Amino acid sequence: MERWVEETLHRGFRIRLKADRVLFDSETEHQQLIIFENAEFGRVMMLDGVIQLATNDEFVYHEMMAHVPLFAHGRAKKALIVGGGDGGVLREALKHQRLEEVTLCEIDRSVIDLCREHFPEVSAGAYDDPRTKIVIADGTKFVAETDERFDVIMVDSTDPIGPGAVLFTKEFYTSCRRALARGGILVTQNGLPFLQGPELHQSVSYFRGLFGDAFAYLATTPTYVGGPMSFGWASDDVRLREHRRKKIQWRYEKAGSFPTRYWRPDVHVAAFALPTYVRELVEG
Ligand code: SPD
Repeated sequence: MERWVEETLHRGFRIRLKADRVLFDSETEHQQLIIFENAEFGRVMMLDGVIQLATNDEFVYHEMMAHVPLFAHGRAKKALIVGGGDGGVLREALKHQRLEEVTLCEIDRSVIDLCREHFPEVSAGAYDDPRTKIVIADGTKFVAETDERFDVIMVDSTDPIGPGAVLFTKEFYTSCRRALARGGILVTQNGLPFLQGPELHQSVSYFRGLFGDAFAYLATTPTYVGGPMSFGWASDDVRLREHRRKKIQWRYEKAGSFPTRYWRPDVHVAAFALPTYVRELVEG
């Protein structure tokens, strides 16, 4: 019998994916997790009814969450990923040889274990890289209590419903600010501006109260359906999001011009060009 898996993220809009083969379907300690194969998207992981990852387009989200802040910063040595247990952002971050240490703080160990087993190409050895430090902990607690300071913090969270909601609060962003080194950059996954506009608006409003510069950038992620995906952006220096293509290109070449499939210097610069309806959410 055919099985279709429905995403239940939005109130009045749903998509369904055909599960050609279900590889895992059970409760972890923290959430409901299903992994299945789909003809168009590849292997797909859903948490609590929301698509998190699909092998055919994960490169878009992971490259854009890692390379935009890391190339904008240019000298990052220490980075923190909050969430991101699938290892995709970690894989991309580790392409930056300048990074001496990348801490991955994931609340749900099963996500890492299941992704190691079912999505080995997503982490691609990143969990075992000598520069990787894995911490199994509540991200809000870790960020509030750590004595470490990070040049870049990437919040690869779920949506602001259920356990992930705390990663969208003013308290959490205040802790992120504290955990950032001078000149640091915070980026967050902030959903689809067309369908989840208030979430982006709320996060960026919090950033504005805490940082010298608050903005967002966009990427087209086929898996997250409903317009472009937004990433929240916070730093104290507006110039970090205004680099010219040539400068980013130069940094990319210095970093070894490693292969990417979505991020590239011109896409990096263009990602900060926001259509009016998104700009209104960010500036409003
Ligand atoms: N609406 C889904 C947003 C999912 C963001 N997290 C994706 C995790 C990929 N590493």
